Amino acid sequence: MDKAFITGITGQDGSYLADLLLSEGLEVYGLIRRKASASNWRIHHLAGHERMHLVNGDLMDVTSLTRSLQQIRPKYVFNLAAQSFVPFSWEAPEATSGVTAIGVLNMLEAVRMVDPAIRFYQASSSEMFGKVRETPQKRTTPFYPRSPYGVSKVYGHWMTINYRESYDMYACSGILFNHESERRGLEFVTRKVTWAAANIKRGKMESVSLGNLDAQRDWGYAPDYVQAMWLMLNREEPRDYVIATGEQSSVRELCDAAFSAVGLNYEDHVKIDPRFLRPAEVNTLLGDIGEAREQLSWQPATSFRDMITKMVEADLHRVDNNITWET
Ligand code: NAP
Ligand code: F7E
Repeated sequence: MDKAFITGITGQDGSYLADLLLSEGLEVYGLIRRKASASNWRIHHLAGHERMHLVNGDLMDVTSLTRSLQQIRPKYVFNLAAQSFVPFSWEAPEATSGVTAIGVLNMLEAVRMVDPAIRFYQASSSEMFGKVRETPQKRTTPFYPRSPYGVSKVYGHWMTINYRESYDMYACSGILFNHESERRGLEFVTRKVTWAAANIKRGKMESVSLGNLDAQRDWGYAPDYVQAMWLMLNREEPRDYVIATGEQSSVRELCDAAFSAVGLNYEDHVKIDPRFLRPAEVNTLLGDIGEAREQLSWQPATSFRDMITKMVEADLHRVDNNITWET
């Protein structure tokens, strides 16, 4: 039975990837770090699964990574762990660079030392394109990151390419554009807005404060995107891919979609608060998925509006059933 090791298992993508790999018959090992108040709500449903295992460690501790790989001997490593919230990367640039940049090097070194035949996936990001040099953005579009997070992802991306070229390792990156879901963190704008729409509809909140409504993103659905990660690690040759939808919406359109789903007008409930503006904004992102379509036979299955409707429905369900974020 093939084994996969996932860092970031408690995050949005890690939890969906675990679901997918278990359904493919793999033995799944997820790295978790010690937290003072552990909730791990995204993987509660996997507790007790006979092929699901949690391993203690930290991306900033190479010893814990090498020990894990030595004990597990996986065929695949998916490096999804990161400090992934862009605004926090200005508040804690050094910590962000630690896990989001150096953490990639730590994982690559552990793979190289224990078993360089492991197939390695790195979670690269459209934030690397930042102040975009061309539209739509392709694998070959030059990077111009606009935050400590984006800069850290560029480091991880190039380090992954460098290990592939230096050591002939099967190491590749998915350059994923924004992807969201019912398991998205509350601080990201889609979830913030769908959560607010559900609470306002039920009379539990009156308004929501946002920053830049004109920012445009290429938003896809996370369960579709983890499929692309799996396809990437099953090609004969390692190669990087842009994973996106090829369609763009603004934050304003997101508000319209979420509030319309509950029969409300967003203009009555959305306030602007400069605290949510960023020191440097990424104004527009749009991915070109030509290579993913042709070479991976991958394409997104879920539209932006359908995804937002699913998220609003999940949030209404949470509000109506008093489901906390720990469950
Ligand atoms: P997420 O929900 O924020 O999850 C991040 C994960 O990283 C969590 O499991 C977190 O664990 C873990 N982590 C953080 N620091 C760690 C450390 N020092 N050691 C071990 N684990 C650590 O992120 P996501 O949305 O699933 O994204 C997955 C990856 O894709 C990230 O690398 C992100 O930067 C990248 N990405 C995301 C998107 C997107 O739109 N979602 C787009 C492009 C790229 P805790 O639960 O302990 O905090
Ligand atoms: O912001 C604007 C904000 O925080 C999207 C991460 O997964 O995707 C994500 O990064 C846009 C920005 O995601 C609010 O200014 C307006 O233009 O949901 P977000 P992000 O920064 O694009 C990339 C691909 C990743 O790799 C990252 O890990 O929405 N916006 N008002 C707001 N954003 C937030 N969070 N909160 C607001 O109130």
